[in-house]
Amino acid sequence: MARGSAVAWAALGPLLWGCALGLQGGMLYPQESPSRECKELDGLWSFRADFSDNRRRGFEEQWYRRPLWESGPTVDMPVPSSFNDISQDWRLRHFVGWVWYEREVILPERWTQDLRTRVVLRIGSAHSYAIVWVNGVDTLEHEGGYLPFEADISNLVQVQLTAQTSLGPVSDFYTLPVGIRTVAVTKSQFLINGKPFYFHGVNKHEDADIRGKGFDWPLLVKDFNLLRWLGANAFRTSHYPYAEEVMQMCDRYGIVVIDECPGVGLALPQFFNNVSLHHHMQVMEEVVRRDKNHPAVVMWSVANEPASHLESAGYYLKMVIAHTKSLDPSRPVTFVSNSNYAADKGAPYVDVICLNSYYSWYHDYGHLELIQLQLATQFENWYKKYQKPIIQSEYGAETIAGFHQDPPLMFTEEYQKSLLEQYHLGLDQKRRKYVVGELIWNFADFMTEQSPTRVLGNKKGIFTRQRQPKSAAFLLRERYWKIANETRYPHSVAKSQCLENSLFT
Ligand code: GCB
Repeated sequence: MARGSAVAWAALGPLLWGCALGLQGGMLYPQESPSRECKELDGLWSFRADFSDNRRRGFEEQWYRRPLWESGPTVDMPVPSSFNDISQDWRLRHFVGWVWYEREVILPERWTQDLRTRVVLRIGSAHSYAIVWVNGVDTLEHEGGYLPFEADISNLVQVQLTAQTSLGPVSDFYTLPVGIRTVAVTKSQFLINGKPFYFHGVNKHEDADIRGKGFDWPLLVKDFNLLRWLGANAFRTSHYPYAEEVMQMCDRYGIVVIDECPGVGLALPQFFNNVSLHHHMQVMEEVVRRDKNHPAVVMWSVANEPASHLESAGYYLKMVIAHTKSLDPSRPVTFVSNSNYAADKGAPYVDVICLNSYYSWYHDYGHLELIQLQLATQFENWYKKYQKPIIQSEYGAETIAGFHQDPPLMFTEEYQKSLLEQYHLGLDQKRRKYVVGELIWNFADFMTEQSPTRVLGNKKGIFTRQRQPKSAAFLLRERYWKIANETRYPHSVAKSQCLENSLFT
């Protein structure tokens, strides 16, 4: 294992490669070949900006000698990226000075034991002056950004690793981070580790300009910084399981997840047949198998807005839910409903009732004054019938950033804010009784098929697709932090590195 520290203004595209002794690397991009293997070091690095007055504390205290977290707090920083654009910390936005990046690297055994292998560390670019330490040894310096630089580090990693592996041959293994917690549901509460938990969070999508659904570390870290800024403690993976890296981040940051399978659009009677049922069960097996080890996942959702008023849907949902419970008896199971309480045939089988409603949006347009009454009626009807905790799993309004109108009209920032305010008043009436959560639709604007209800995609985000806040984001932020503090999950509670911003311990 090698530990590398680097100070730079921005690090881009680091790479390790190993090749037979005879080959010279040069500065060409080291492509893989039969004689040459590469190991990308892109991903999350530990990071700290040196905010000290002279910007040189890191050198004075020799931060490179020990793991970075030992000399002070660190944050996750994606590489490659520009650190100024990732964080919500305004100091970092404008920071000029030394910043420290660090990560541990596990090298293939052959690279460290076969002394004929040459191991080279290559930095694709780091702006503007970079110093690189490997296992505490000053290995590389480079001035000027944009261009690659590299060093042969064979001696550094081979000597050390030979000593470390003298313990004997090791079989194939890997480690997983572990988190232990309990989840339980009573007739009016959702309990994590025996304490009532209130979901104050968002629905997301994996979506961004150009990237679409493509995975992107800088985007992911930006989103988690925004979740923290917002004071959110949860999200639903609407409407499909998200990348595994997302789930790992949730574990690390203490974001609670309702993990949903791609059971979306089950809107017609013909969908509820044995072939779909069989496939749906198989998909749940795959979701549970993949995500069961994530402590962040506290509930499975088997579908979004199925036509659950149909008899055939009742049987279908009963079977999928029972199957999911047999796969994982430790977690509650739900589906997300937009049916009427009196007609829904799936609700008898869920542990928590999840409800989507768009009062003053898809009907009663503009009648914000009706929301509180409509919401109270919704909650009371469902609770009276089922005596189960309820989550408001979607609510929201299309909002085009920069559109303003007072008194509020639909599609303006003022309308989104007012609609949210009315929902919040309604939620507050029930939230200490049996309503156990609220998830805004949606975290950010996202692209959709064109239709008369979509203005270049779905604009119900509280952030734009470029992750800039609309007015409603500030409203929600104030509310979520207030709830977080009330429910005694303030972010100052947790002490460990990873959980320092966690809203639950
Ligand atoms: C919903 C759906 C979601 C839509 C949203 C909307 O009920 O679950 O997929 O994007 O409404 O904005 O219409």
